[in-house]
Parts: sequence; C-alpha cells; structure tokens
Amino acid sequence: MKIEVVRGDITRIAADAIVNAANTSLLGGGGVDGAIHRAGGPAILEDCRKIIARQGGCKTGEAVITGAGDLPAKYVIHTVGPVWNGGTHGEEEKLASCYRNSLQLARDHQCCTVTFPNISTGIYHFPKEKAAAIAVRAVQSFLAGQPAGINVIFVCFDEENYSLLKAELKIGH
Ligand code: AR6
Repeated sequence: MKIEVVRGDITRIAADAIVNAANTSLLGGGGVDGAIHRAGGPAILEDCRKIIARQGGCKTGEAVITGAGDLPAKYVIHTVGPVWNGGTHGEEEKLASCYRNSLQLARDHQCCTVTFPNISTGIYHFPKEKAAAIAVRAVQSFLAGQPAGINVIFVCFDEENYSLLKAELKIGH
C-alpha cells in the first residue's frame, strides 16, 4: 500500500481506476468531470446513462463505476462530493464517504492503482485545507483495513492542493 501525490491532469495518468468528481445527475459537467468525459469519449456517458436508468443518478457521498472509454484506465469511479455550505450540513462526513465508497468499489473490482482528484475543492468550494486532511485520513484508514494492497495517487491540478496534500502526508517540499 502506497499513497502518492503528483501535480497534473488526472486524464493523463495511467491507473486501474480514475475517480471523477461528478454531480448527482451523472451527466457530466465542468472541472475534472468535463475533462474526464472529453478525454474518455462518449462511452463513459453511455455507461452513466445505464446507471441513471437503473438507479436515477448518484447521491452525495456515494460512488458508481463505469468503463473508462479512451482513458488510460479500466474504470472511472464517479463520486459526488458535497457542495460546501458552511460546514453544518454534514459536508465533512460526506466528503470522507466519497473517498471510502470509491475505494470500496475499486477494491471490489480488483483495482491496484487508483487516482483521485481533490473532490469538492473546485466548483463545490469545499475549503482546501480541510478537504486535504479529510482525504488523507479517509484513505489512510481505509487502506489500513485492507489485506490486499491498493496504491492511491492524489492528482492535484493546482499548486495549493498539491502543497496541502504533501503537507498532510508529510512529504518533503
Ligand atoms: N485533473 C485533475 N484535477 C482537476 C482537473 C484535471 N484535469 N480539472 C480540475 N481539477 P471540480 P467539485 C481539480 O470543480 O468541486 C463539475 O461540474 C480542480 O482544480 O472539478 O467536486 C461536476 O459535474 C479541483 O481541485 O469538482 C460537479 O457539478 C478539483 O479538481 C461539480 O463540478 C475538483 O474541482 C463538482 O465540483
């Protein structure tokens, strides 16, 4: 088990599963969601539509899995982060659930390498420092309970998240 942090575009980094910061509709959007659907092509949306037909979307804090189309991955795991709304609406617990539920799906599909964006820290305005602490704690505690190793890579698009994640993981600058 290993946790790494890199700076870059998550659509460019090979993994067994790439996690997407989606919304409850699963129909795509801006930010990393837009980048993943653009780079992966229409097959991802087709798979999302099948899930929508089956269960009507995805609730905040939960996750679903699809194929990865043209991306360098086997799967995309779509999870829905909480919109930051002052912190009194269960946002922290919901964000931790995103990481946990995504890793559960990855494990159930025998994924060894999983990449995560900084869920909720863009359009959903979750404070980045809090989000970094929650992400690291949730991933560490999930991995600690797993006999089979999963490697997690946090792929940070912006410098601030990159520095915060490195600090949380106590990686030298
Ligand atoms: N690779 C890695 N990280 C990225 C990339 C990329 N290509 N592009 C952006 N980020 P956001 P949210 C980072 O807004 O806050 C969508 O419209 C970005 O810098 O993508 O969870 C969905 O459909 C930020 O740190 O997701 C939802 O409606 C992080 O990804 C809504 O946005 C998350 O930013 C979800 O909002």
